[in-house]
Amino acid sequence: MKFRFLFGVVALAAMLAVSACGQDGATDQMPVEQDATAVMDATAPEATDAPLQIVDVTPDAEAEGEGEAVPAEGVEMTPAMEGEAGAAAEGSSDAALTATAQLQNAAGEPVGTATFTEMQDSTVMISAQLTGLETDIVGPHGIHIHQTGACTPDFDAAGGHFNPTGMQHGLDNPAGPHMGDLPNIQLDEAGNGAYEATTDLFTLSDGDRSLFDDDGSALVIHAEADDQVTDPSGNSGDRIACGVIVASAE
Ligand SMILES: [Cu+2]
Repeated sequence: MKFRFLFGVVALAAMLAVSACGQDGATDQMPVEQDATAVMDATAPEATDAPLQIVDVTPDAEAEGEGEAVPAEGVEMTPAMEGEAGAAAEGSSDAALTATAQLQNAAGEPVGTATFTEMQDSTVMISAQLTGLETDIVGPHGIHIHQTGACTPDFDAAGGHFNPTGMQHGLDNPAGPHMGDLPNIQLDEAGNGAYEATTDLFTLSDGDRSLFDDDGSALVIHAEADDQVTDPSGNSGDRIACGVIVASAE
């Protein structure tokens, strides 16, 4: 029964809205300002009123005590919600530290992007997407953090591996590793590859193993696989891609 009553109320409101729409059409030359005033004043009068009824439908339904209170509440809530959204946006400055590297090949053409995210436990997640990095070798390729944030005039500008603790190269080297050592990246015959690795060897945040030391750092990909034991670079061959690692704006 209650449902039917509600339905009746809603239907009535809809009919009023439709008929008011028609009438409103006849009066839509009324100045906007006057319209707005009418909205405020129109709360009191009954539904039998004329043209401006359309803007009055919701308050009336609310006055009848059933159901239709939601839109009015929605309007009231808007400023509060905006406030919350603003607070959330400010809160995002607490979010994870991130950095990116735009990788290019030796010809200076873009071949992919890497992103670095420092997690709450201070480990850093690296993910990279390589596209069209031409290579004779399908399969694993060495990928490392190099000690200098530079890729020009050629990739030698990146220097050796990031190695602030003075270890030997290789994740499998008993005397290693360099803090910039990473597992190999796989490239397919088109030179595409998706990469993800997590490391606790370096940080983005301040500290003695931070990538953002005085001269920054670069991400370098090599022509061949890194054997993860041979010092100083795992026999991974030429440098075929390089990108300076840039901290994201906070
Ligand atoms: Cu390297």
